[in-house]
Amino acid sequence: MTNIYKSLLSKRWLHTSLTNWQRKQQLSVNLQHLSTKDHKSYTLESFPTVPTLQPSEEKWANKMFARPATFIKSISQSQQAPEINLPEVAFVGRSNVGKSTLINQLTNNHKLVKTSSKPGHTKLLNFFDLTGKLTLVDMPGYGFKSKTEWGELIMDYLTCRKQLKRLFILVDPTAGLKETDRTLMDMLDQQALTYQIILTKRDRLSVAAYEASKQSIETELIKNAICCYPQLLSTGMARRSKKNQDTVAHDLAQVRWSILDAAGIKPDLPSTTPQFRPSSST
Ligand SMILES: Nc1nc2c(ncn2[C@@H]2O[C@H](COP(=O)(O)OP(=O)(O)OP(=O)(O)O)[C@@H](O)[C@H]2O)c(=O)[nH]1
Ligand SMILES: [Mg+2]
Repeated sequence: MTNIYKSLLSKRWLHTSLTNWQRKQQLSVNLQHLSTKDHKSYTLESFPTVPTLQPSEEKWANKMFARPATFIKSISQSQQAPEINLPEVAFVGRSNVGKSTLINQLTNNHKLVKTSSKPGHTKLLNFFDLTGKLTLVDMPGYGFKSKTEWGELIMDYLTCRKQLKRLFILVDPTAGLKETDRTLMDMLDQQALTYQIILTKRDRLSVAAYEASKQSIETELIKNAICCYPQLLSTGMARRSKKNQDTVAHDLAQVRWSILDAAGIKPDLPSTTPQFRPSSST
């Protein structure tokens, strides 16, 4: 897969010849104006803490996804992509990581996308409309049981689709980041395409194991990933326990919020921060 992606990219001449290291050097230079201890580099130690969503924000995000989502079409070649002028987000990741399941969870429709316990189930790019506001795209997986032509289709789509606002890369925290994930992120970095990581199957790990995996993935992203949106999202399957169900619900609301944010869709909620009001002149 790696070679296929690389040859595709070099054919298109869309990538810059910069390596991650060279880009980092440039970043260091460009950020010199930010005060740092040695005035030579600006180092990100951790992702910034993202404030927890307010209940009204969660409610809004959930409501936006409560209206029925509909299937638009499946394509096997990027030229067949629907000509819709709406913001789009896509879900990619290794085979069996939970891409199709997540779209069903987000849209509260467990029949919208076919899922399977066997890797390599999704073979086409599938487009779904969310109430005429945005488009969700499910993709075939890469890695185990994947096919070369799927890699070509994914890369063609990623490099040509103007509507794409953010790519969500799903990673199984049990396995952590794999070479295939790193290759993809490297190419996205070279083309300045924004992506955000979602850790799936959180319910399969203990809290401690999940946090350890999250921390190690975050550390690697901070060191190497350039166009990665600095917030790790999570999803999981609801179990019987109330605690797990609450976690799954909060996680899903946060993913919905992030998708809407990527699409530029904002809530019209009363602000919780004090508003500036000019004092009346005397
Ligand atoms: N426990 C658990 N299982 C999950 C979760 N998400 C998905 N699964 C299971 O993982 C398997 C694969 O899910 P899919 O959604 O089909 O995965 P995919 O990434 O679309 O797979 P491909 O289309 O084959 O690339 C299915 O058996 C799902 O039920 C999760 O959050 N928790
Ligand atoms: Mg699938």
